[in-house]
Amino acid sequence: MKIGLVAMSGVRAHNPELTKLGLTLPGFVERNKTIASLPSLGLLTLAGITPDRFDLAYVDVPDVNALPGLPGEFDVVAISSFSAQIREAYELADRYRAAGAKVILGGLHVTALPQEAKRHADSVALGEGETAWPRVLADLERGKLAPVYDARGENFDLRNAPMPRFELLDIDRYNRLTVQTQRGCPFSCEFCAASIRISPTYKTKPVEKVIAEIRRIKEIWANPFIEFADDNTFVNKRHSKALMRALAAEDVRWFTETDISVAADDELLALMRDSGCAQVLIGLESASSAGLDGLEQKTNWKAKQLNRYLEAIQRIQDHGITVNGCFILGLDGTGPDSFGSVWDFVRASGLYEVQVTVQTAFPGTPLYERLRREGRILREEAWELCTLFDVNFRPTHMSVAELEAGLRNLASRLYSEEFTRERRRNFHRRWRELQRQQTTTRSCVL
Ligand code: B12
Repeated sequence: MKIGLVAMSGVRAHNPELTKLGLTLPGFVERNKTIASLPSLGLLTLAGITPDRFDLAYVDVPDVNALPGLPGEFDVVAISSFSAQIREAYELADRYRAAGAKVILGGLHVTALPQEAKRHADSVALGEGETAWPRVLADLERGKLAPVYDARGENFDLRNAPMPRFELLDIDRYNRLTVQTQRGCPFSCEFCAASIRISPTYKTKPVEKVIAEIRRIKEIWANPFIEFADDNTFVNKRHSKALMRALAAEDVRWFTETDISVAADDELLALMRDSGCAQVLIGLESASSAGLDGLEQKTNWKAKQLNRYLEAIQRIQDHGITVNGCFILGLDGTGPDSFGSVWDFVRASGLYEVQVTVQTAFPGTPLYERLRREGRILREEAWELCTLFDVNFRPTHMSVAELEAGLRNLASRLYSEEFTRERRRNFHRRWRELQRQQTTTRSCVL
């Protein structure tokens, strides 16, 4: 049986004006060039639990409308889903079904909206794929697919995590690959649409499994750049330190997303630097307490961190690790003055890199439910606007037009060549200065 694993890939904004400005996720033009080609780790993971008797192929589809025909002939097609390109995923699914293939849809968007997805698939798989996919395969072999494979609420144990089949990739197409070291997050941010929505608890992958994945990647790519596909790496400091110690021997450069609490642990920061950490992306979210209040729903954790931001960024960067600070524009309680606050904060902080996005109500999130209740969603089911750059809700303290213009203006200032160069120069100047001081201190001690 020939199975096609099809990933919708690439990054984009729906509004052509934004696309022209180079606004794509995360971090705009430069980072866009780097990440736009990332493959689907979800599908490579499914491949890892697919027995050899199935014939597997992995296909990236950056733009359905640019396809000359179907990207490969398959008996079965498994498509992974995020919201922004879900219409394209559905179109591809419809085309494959019309050609006689069985189509299984899974992933974050499908898990949030199974009824919608079912209209375009023979089966939908909900929740973690490691639990649902073996059942799909067994039923395919019996010739009897069920309409729904529901693994929500079943908590897959990452100690049993399969080895993703990186070797299915045409490796020359990629300039970094993803590895997941943990799933879920102990915090509960209202807007979050990442793996917290499919993983009932926060859980870590055993260090030896992570290292084995990195070694497998090194077999096909000698000096890889790794992006950890985690919601929030370093939540569990014991796991993190063990991982950093093991990573140090692997000689790889890596990037990840985390929260500001890493700054409080000098030992961890030193281990991160020594194990090849190039940059951490941190959701600072807002430069004002109005924007942060109520965002994290368990203990209002994010709002309590604001007064530590400046010191924390400096501490991390003083370990030679650059910080990509992320801000969400249009958060409830923030008005037109918030664009200036972000600009001032970035200047004062010495942040090496910045990412600004707009508040986005992804389906399946508490934010989406609240905005819908409040009648603030502009267009129902406009999933193509879930790009983090297009606006699809009415902000509380400014108009939609003000938010759109604010994003454009702020992005043009933050991403100007001049300011980008200035941020980088400042980081490198301080880093060199710190190195010089350390050398002087060391020679005084000797
Ligand atoms: C790497 C990454 C990318 C890569 C790779 C994307 C890809 N094709 O996988 C690139 C750079 C291309 C990318 C692009 C975009 N991304 Co992105 N990305 C991520 C990131 C950092 C990690 C995702 C990941 O690898 N997770 C690990 C894997 C193992 O999990 P998974 O994919 O969910 O798969 C599991 C299950 O869902 C399930 N499963 C998945 N598919 C299927 C299919 C079947 C058949 C079955 C049975 C099961 C199954 O099994 C897997 C194992 O359990 C996350 C943020 C994060 N920290 O998680 C954002 C994230 C997924 N991205 C996001 C967004 C918004 C985008 C863009 C819209 C950005 C833009 N402006 O263009 C585009 C959309 C692309 C698209 N296809 O629609 C959002 C998506 C939210 C949503 N619900 O839609 C996230 C959560 C970030 C955020 N800020 O909220 N992204």
